[in-house]
Amino acid sequence: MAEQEEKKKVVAAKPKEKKEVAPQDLTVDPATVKMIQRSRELNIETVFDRAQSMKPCNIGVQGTCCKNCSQGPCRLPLTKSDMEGEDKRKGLCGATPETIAARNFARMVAGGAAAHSDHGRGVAETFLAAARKETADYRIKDTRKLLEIAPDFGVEITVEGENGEVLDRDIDEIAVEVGERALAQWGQQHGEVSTAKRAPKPRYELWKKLGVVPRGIDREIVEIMHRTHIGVDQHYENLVEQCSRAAIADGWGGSMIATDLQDVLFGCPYPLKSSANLGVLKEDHVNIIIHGHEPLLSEMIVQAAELPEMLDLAKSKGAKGIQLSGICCTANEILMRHGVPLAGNFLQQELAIVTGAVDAMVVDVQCIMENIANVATCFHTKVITTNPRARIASGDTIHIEFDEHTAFEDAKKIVRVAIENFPNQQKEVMIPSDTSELIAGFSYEAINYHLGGTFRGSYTPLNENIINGRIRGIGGVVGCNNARTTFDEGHITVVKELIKHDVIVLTTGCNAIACGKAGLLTPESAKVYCGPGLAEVCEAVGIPPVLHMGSCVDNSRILMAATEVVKAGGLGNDISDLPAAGSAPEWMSEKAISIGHYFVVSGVYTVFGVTLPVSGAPVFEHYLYKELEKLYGGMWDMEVDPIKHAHKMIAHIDKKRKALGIDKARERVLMDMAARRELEAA
Ligand code: XCC
Ligand code: SF4
Repeated sequence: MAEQEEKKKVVAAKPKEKKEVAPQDLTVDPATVKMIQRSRELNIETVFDRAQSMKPCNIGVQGTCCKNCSQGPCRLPLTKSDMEGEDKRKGLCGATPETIAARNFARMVAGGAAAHSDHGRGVAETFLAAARKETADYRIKDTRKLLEIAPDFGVEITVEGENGEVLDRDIDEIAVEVGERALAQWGQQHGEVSTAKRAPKPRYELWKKLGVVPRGIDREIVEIMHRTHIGVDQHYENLVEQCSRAAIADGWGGSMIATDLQDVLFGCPYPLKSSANLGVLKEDHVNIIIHGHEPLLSEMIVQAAELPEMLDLAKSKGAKGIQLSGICCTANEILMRHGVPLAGNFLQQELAIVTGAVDAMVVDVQCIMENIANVATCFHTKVITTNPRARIASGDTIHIEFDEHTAFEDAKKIVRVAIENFPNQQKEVMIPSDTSELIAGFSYEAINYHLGGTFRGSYTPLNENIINGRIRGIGGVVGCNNARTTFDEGHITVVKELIKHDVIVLTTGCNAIACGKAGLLTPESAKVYCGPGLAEVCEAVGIPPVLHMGSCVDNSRILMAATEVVKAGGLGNDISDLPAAGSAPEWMSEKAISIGHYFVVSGVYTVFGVTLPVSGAPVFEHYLYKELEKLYGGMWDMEVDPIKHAHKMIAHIDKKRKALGIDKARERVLMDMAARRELEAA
């Protein structure tokens, strides 16, 4: 009776809402189904509940709400009569739906490019401190990569000796100069961001012709903020042009420099084994989850957690050891270089805490949901913020500031807090048993090595297999999770459909984590899910059909891989000639828009899932989806249905195969394979 009373109270306390959607209708991920169930049992609200109780604004979804001045918000939803007759919609200042949607879009590019690039700036600063030996905690690790990237910044790697002989230059000197020149890319006012030149020559020349080579990383982002202020740039085409500068400054600048310098500091990734999903947590261990984006912090925590003194401390508190795991892109960073397992992707951050097993969730920047702090108050979990840019007012978070000059000490402090917290574990722990094995670590260098072997590493074998039709093309599938769509379903369905049709997939970000959880990052998955051509190649080379290339700043690795494919020859002269397409099936962040745009202006047909906030401005939408192709050879598209989404990519790939004159080869090779199989069967 009392229990019933209690139940009633709980039900009454819940916000008025329609029927609860069953967990299995919210996600295809088994661990997440269990944990949504668990959160509901414990009456803990998560993003999955809020997505039901609060629907998005119908006008914002269309991209046509302007709040760029206080005369607004001016709200311009698209109605049937606007579509049929003359579109007379205007904001108070006269801004058209096209101007408003383009301005909103541009501000998303600015936000995304700023996030990636500010991350890159932090890396460059730490790199320089390491090169100047101002910090003992970081050092130049991968000198091969340092020497490879130095010339792109105009840094000489050799010197002339007394007798005119060529001598190797001092590596520390090179590092300092690379650090200085790299950091200068942000504040540069004139000229060009130097890494833009890494693009295939025709691409770079096209950018020059169109006037979109970025001058400096910060400058292009600031200029978007200026242009989108009331009464400045009121032409959507001109706004998109500035988006292109800022997006190139991100993909071929800030993000690319971040990836490069991280590789030099922490090592270029090579394939390694690990596992994914919430089942990687261990009840009898101290569980530390690192969540966010920057490897500067997580690399130090990995080292600190391995110290014998920390293990001893953990044991003295009754734990069997320390289990590190990651969420979001920080997870990808430490997975790629250390094999640290993935606890989950974006929408699992609250649920990780709901297991009751997390002693500390350590966060830095980006994609950290404020509500983890509230969920943590229901458990013993400590949420530790570490970055001066990113603090949380909700809940009882603690802040332990992380400074590159005292990095290791800071990391030890953080790990100690987690260990000390282990005995406070109270509520019944519930860790779902789900995990999957995976192989990650495919930097573009590693792909080179895997395909060509140590001595003649090259992309030629990949190109040959594309030309002969075993591999139909390349799909870059990346991006976030979005609570407005079935969690992980878009990711998994798009990727499976692509590999089924012999499209090899390069992945990063939360898509990579989704693929890991679904078992798609193993060589064995080739036999199960791939078309016959791709399966044969994967088997011969021993690679998974889905190659995990890292975090979201590592989308720059995909750009470099595409550039290598162009260089290897036989598939045209530019990225836009390649049988390739990009996709973000469950995107949500502004960073995804910046990434999408730099893929498009790099010549890639790029399809987004869920929604794109441009539908209320049909002329602007048409410009993104159709007209941009004439300028860049790449364009935007949107498709909610994951199967259709994949087939739009495949159709584009086939279009490019045809243009290259290699469409017939594929028919032949598939016929041969079928014949051989029949023969084997007979
Ligand atoms: Fe964030 Fe990078 Fe998106 Fe995942 S994929 S939700 S941005 S963690 Ni970048
Ligand atoms: Fe309205 Fe123009 Fe102000 Fe936007 S800038 S809120 S459209 S008046």
